Amino acid sequence: MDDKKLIFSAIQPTGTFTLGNYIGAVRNWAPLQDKYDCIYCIADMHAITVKQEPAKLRQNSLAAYALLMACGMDPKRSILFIQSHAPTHALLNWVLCCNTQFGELSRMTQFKDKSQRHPDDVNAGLFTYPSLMAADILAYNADMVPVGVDQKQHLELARNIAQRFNQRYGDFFTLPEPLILEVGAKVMSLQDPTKKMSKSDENPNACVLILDDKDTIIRKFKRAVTDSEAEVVFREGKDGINNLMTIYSSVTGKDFAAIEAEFAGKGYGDFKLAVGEAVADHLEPVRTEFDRLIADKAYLKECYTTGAEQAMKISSRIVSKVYHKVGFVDPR
Ligand code: ATP
Ligand code: LTN
Repeated sequence: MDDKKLIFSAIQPTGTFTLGNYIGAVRNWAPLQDKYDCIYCIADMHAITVKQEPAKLRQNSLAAYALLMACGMDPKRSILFIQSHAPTHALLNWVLCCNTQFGELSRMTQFKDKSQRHPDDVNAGLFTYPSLMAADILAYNADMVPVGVDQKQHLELARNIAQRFNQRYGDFFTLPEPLILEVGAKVMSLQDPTKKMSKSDENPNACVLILDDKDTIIRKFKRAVTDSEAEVVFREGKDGINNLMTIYSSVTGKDFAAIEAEFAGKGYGDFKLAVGEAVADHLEPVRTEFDRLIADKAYLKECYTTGAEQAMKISSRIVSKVYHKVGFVDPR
């Protein structure tokens, strides 16, 4: 790698990406490849912090990898790999866990949410999730981390861990900066626009999956919860409409004023249909490319094997230095 800034991000293979993952995260990752060195990872180790069916996880991880490529991530220009293929992350995680406080982890809202949602499985991995995420980033000394706004707290913790390590053992880690977009950083559920759209929502109408077909996408938007007015304007209290306007804006590039003008005097039915059509048309090329890639398992394998080698090359050097710094005996 040269002296361009280094980007790192990851996504969990907990299911097909939602429109939230796409607008808030993945879609913004491809253009970064023009300016930066980029490393993108399928976080399968994070995924098992909630129960996963093994065969399904394997299938989802491959699909997620193909989806990253279908969304424009280019294995020739960037490093694309699967987290469990780079054991360095787990090796670094241990050291970082020993530099992370119980109190810090207890304050993470994702931990609080997920432990409430899965009260029968509040496991230690779910609790230390942010430390593994810090390891993902710090194993490459990444400069910037593009994520949706829900991950901001985890990134702040990653910076604190890095800072604490640097203070204790001497300057070593780069403090990673979050890269969070203003518009679309949080796409809300279509059924409850006060909650974020999430892959793990039980209500299938709440989230649009990026592999949904056109009819399904339009149907989900038609059923989206809005309000009892009939005015397409972006305003406090109109959570449902605000969310649809944000989505429409991010797939068409139109600003809110233009959208308000376009739908002045029209009802919500017309607006929802237009949003559904715009989203479906926007995602069409992603679906087509995904179908092509997922049918070519040999090519996918070639890409993720190379990606893991590249990731290991960088991260194993960093982890060796960390192990030396904390006082472990050099193995050779
Ligand atoms: P899960 O529901 O399994 O926790 P998730 O849908 O929240 O998963 P992740 O894999 O945790 O997805 O997140 C991948 C990326 O997508 C992250 O950068 C995250 O910030 C972003 N993201 C997730 N949901 C949304 C959303 N509703 N709006 C915007 N960005 C989102
Ligand atoms: N926790 C992240 C996924 C993730 C990640 C990372 C993001 C795992 N490791 C490192 C950025 C950097 C999420 O989006 N839920």
